[in-house]
Amino acid sequence: MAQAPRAAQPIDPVLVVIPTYNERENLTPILERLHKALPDVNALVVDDGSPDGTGELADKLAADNPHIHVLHRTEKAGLGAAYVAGFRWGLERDYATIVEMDADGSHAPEDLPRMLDALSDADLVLGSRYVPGGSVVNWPKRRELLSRAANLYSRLALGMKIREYTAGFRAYRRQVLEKLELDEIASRGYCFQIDLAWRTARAGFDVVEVPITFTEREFGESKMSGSVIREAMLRVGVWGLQHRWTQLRRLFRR
Ligand SMILES: Nc1nc2c(ncn2[C@@H]2O[C@H](COP(=O)(O)OP(=O)(O)OP(=O)(O)O)[C@@H](O)[C@H]2O)c(=O)[nH]1
Ligand SMILES: [Mg+2]
Repeated sequence: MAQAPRAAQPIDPVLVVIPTYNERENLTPILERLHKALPDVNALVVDDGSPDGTGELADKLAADNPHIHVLHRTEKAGLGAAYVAGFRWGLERDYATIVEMDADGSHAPEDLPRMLDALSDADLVLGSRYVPGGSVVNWPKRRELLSRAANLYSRLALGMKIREYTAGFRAYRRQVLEKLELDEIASRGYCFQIDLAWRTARAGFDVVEVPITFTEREFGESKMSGSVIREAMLRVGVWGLQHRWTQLRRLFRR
């Protein structure tokens, strides 16, 4: 059956997937802010057995609030795997929109209504620091440089008109996640974000960027590491080469 045109597809109900690993101090405030900004959305906390008790705290919050749900996973398996599990949970239910948001306060829930508005004209909305109006607050220069370099590298390798491939605050229409082969996604760290933006754009979906203010976490520790960076450089390089190779072959076949 042919799909209904995008304008006719609903945006509600919305599920916000929040992966957590040792985010005990951050979880309650971020959920409160989310439900203050958008009282009707549902949140799914995907916890990888955090040793600091984030999972137990999430259970307590969920017991008191029907808009909060928890998915427990047994071991720390990376951001990508946590999101894929969260997406599946949402797709098995009737959510029309699935949002990715960090638990550490870097993504302001107050920016989400604007992102959801933009979804009426898009399939994927990226909350972007690197479009006019976007900004970063309290980020060490070194960290911003790394992020900007990752995005420049992704743009050069993949050649799409996306300013922030690494955006971790984003909203998908369910049709996108239904179409992408979630089983095939091997990216574990934050290269997962680049991977999904790239797959979504290549599948012909409309990707729109909305400016956001990104604020460095106040509590807890970043999970960014050398291995996360190496994974992103290697995978993005391989996708870029495959893409250029396909373009070249098409050119010579003409
Ligand atoms: N379930 C789960 N969540 C994770 C894992 N790694 C990171 N997270 C969560 O994913 C979100 C983003 O992770 P951060 O450590 O803040 O990484 P980042 O935002 O890329 O890096 P910073 O900018 O340095 O904070 C946070 O909510 C983390 O708790 C993981 O392996 N499993
Ligand atoms: Mg963070």
